[in-house]
Amino acid sequence: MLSRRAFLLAATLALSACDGAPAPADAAGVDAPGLDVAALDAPNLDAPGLDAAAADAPGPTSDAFVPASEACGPLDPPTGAVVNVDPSMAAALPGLVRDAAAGTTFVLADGTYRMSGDEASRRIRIRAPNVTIRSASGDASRVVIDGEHTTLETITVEASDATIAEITVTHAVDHCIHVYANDGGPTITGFSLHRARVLDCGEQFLKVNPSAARDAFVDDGSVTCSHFEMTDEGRPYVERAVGGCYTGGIDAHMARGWRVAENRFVGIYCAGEGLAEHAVHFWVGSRDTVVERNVIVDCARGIGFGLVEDGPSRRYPDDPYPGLFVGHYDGVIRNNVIVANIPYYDTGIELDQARGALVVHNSIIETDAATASFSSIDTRFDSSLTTVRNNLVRRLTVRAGVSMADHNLEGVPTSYFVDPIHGDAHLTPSATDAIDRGVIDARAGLDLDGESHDHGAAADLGADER
Ligand SMILES: [Ca+2]
Ligand SMILES: [Ca+2]
Repeated sequence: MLSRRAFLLAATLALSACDGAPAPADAAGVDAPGLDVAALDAPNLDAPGLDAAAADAPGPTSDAFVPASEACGPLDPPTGAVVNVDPSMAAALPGLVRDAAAGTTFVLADGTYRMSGDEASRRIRIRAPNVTIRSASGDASRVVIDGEHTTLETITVEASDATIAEITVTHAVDHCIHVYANDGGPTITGFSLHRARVLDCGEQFLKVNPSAARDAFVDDGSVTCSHFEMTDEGRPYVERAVGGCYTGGIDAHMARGWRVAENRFVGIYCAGEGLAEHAVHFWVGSRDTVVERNVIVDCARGIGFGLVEDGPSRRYPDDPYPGLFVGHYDGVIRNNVIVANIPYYDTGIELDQARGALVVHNSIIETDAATASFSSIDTRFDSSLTTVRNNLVRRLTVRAGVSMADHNLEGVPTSYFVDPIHGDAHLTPSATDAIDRGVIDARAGLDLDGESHDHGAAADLGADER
């Protein structure tokens, strides 16, 4: 069997080089659909040895602005069978979850959970439907599932209606959370990550894969009110294969009907060692994704629909765009705030073979420190057909495909925003070319404050309606 590293490198080399445009976005975005399912039994790579200090619970996270929302309130009390767990039972937790009956809720007392033994005894596998893992306190920072840079994948999900909520998952060698379907099905639906913290994962923090045979998928999931962050302590543990920085926030392949809303993504980049994947990335024929009201601060790339010009994709029975390679079908990206104040930022919203994407009411703020910035919103490749409306950006680009763009403002000064460095993109009174300069769009969604974009004479541009 080809070693995992060799496979990754081969996958990199098999893809064509970029077209010469100033777009480092190509370099690190390579991925191999289904790879990580196959990699479940892969040997541990040459990860750095366990550092006792690094195994401590993560410290306080950044103070990035988060929109207030009733939807981000605590979970309702558990129903059905409840298993109470405390940190003294950590070594038994993977076995308890692996063998759980459908409908079981695991309620975790405060503390840090560290496992022991080999990968099979360290990894928490959700295998039955409707299993929940949550904290008793409801405070994600007080319950930490710690992979200690030793567990390859901290939590995996291969059944429908799993919920992971109000806990912290951290220090996986690869993915902190991996949701996937198995060959022969069924397709997995109803996954929810809610009010969780996912920190310092060696590869993509949340990975979503179809089965290796691509005959079963992971659809209708949601990621809400959660915090994803790479800290300076975690960055040295990033997988360096494939472009030097093989990490990212959410990376979903062939996934349909997901909603990613009201999350924070902070610091997901490598410093001069390659370009990380997006904070939110749906591709390989994903469809109907809704990405809204997220705040993305100092990540290499913000939101991506699609990536490559050609390659594998998901085929849908209704075949909405016959004859075309589609990286992402339809979907909406709205009311997000993307802030870049680092030299490792590349692109805010990337639309590659994205057909039918609507990008509306986003605020993309790039300071002078974002010295490698390519574009705020980029449409690329011939099958792309995008609508870009009512956004505040530094720069819009269309390298190929068709982008119907109207009512966007480029070159927006940071003075338009209340506290842009920390992601607070509320408009200041000086934002005269943003206030009431947009148009009503039926799919505009709600702004940062949960308000509709219809105050005053017209919609405001960006993610805030004053
Ligand atoms: Ca208005
Ligand atoms: Ca508002």
